Amino acid sequence: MRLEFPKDFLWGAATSSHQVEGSNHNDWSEWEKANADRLARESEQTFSWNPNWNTFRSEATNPNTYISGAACEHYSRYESDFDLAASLGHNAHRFSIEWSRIEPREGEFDEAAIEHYRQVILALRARGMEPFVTLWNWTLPLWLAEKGGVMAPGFSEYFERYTEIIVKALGMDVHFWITLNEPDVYTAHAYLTGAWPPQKHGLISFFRAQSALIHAHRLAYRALKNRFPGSQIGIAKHNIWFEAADNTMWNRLLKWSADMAWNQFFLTRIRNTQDFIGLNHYNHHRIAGWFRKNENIRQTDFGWEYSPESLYHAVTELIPYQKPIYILENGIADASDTLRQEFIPTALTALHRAIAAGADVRGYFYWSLLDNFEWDKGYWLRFGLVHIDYATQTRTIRPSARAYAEVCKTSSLEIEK
Ligand code: IFM
Repeated sequence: MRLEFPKDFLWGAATSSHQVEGSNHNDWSEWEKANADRLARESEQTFSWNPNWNTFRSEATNPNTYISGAACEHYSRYESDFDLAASLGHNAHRFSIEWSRIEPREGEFDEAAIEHYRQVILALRARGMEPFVTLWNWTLPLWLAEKGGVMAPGFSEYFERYTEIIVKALGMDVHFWITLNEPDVYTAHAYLTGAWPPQKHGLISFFRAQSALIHAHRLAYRALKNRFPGSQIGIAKHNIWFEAADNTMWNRLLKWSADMAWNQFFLTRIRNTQDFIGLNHYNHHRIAGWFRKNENIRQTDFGWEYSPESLYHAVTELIPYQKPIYILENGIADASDTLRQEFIPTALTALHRAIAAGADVRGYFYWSLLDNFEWDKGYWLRFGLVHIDYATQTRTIRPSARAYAEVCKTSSLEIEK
């Protein structure tokens, strides 16, 4: 049986600047240097449950794994990487602009860096791929991090000014903008648990950081719309499918609270300043008496439950917003590529079901086009459709990518009935 996707559906994959470009100089690159030894040591405690730990161990316990360094050298190899994506039938691509390259010093904007991203966009268009441009995927110029980053007085206005520079230079060639990537994940790790730079702990700092980002989004939305009223703007929102394990009042109440706090809060606050809902989806949390009682019958290399069908629930829960939906990220860390080969068709079948249930989904971006730098987990987790040999920068297309290419090329998926 063949599942057909809606007309003009966009198919592609996503990346982000710091994770693939290489040679970035920002708050993360500094933090990596100071924390690589610790992260390498801690990996043993965090990941030794993994049945494949012995395969990863030498890489994961090596401090160099936690230094982004040359990454995928995508900054110079973007054209050949886009050739690969085009050969895989992608007709859209999501990437992010690196603020620290555009404004390396306060108020000084680097024309060569702006020109670079213009060429990136033109390279996508030349290959028939619609660019989805993210303005901020967590990294900050050093001068701004030194002022306090997201909590710096005037952060939102700095972001607005950066947005204005970008939209003035690139707006002619871009229709889809994502102002912020996963602001909730960022603020939770950077301001609540303290796992990421600037390693703050506390509910107050978490909420203050969220407020700053909400304000920044609204200003950026206005800046983009002022110049290009027809442009389509959203954020990439990390939503979890919270499932009440049964119908008891307590579990349903917990599910409702989790939905409100994690899934709905940010989206509701920016309700009038988004043209589409951008969904990043990775996780299912089953609630049975308390949060996260997952069965974990299968797990990805990250330790996340293997749960491709949860995309159906994450998407249908967005129907009440009555906006077009783009899946801006969905994927798994699977170095062996065996789970991924099953994951993509199963997730897409779930997505098709969500569309049939009334969700206005218009595009799907697998995370990620390339293996890349997974933040404080370094390089050993592999999310890519394309395998990267970091020593030689050789790209190898994985079997899952070839199967996904058939879907992209036909905008349909053959499933067993
Ligand atoms: O790699 C990240 C990305 O930067 C944001 N979304 C989740 C991905 C996988 O953890």
